[in-house]
Amino acid sequence: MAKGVAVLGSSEGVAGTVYFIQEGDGPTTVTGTLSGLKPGLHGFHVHALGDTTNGCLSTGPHYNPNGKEHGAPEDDNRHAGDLGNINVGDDGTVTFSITDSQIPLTGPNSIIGRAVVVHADPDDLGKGGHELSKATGNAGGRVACGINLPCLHEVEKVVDQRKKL
Ligand SMILES: [Cu+2]
Ligand SMILES: [Zn+2]
Repeated sequence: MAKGVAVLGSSEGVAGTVYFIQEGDGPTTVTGTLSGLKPGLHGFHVHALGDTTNGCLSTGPHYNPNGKEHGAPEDDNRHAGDLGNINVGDDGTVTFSITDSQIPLTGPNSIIGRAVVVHADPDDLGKGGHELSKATGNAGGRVACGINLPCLHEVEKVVDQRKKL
C-alpha cells in the first residue's frame, strides 16, 4: 500500500490535510478536511510541480502526463490532475473522499511530490464556454496548496505536530 499526505496552507487562512492511499494497482482514494474556505464549490486539482517557493503559483499547470484537455473526473479527455470540485459548507469547512484511477502513487505517473491546489471558484469541468474552460476550468485563483509527500513514519509525525500548532 502506498500513502501520501499534503498539508495545505495559504496566506488567506485556509488550512487542512489531504491523504492519498492506493492499494496495489487499484484506484487512489483521496480524503481530506479543509477549513477557512468560502461556502460552495471550489476547483480541486493535482498540479504538476511540488514547488511552492512562490506560493501556489509555482505549482505549475494541472498535472497532464497524457497531453489532454481539461475536463471532469469522469471524462476520458481530462488532465490526470482533474479531480473536479469540493463542496464547502456554510461553516467554511469541507470533508471529502474522492476515488480516482488517474492519480497513482507509484510508477511513472505517480503524483507523489506534486501539489494539491484548491481554487477560489468552481471548476466548470471544461464545459463553461469560457476561454479558460478547456485549460483550467476557469476556477479562479489558487487559495491553498500543499505538496503530496510520501507518508513515511517521520512525515506522519511532522504532520501531527503541525496540526497541533
Ligand atoms: Cu488547479
Ligand atoms: Zn485540468
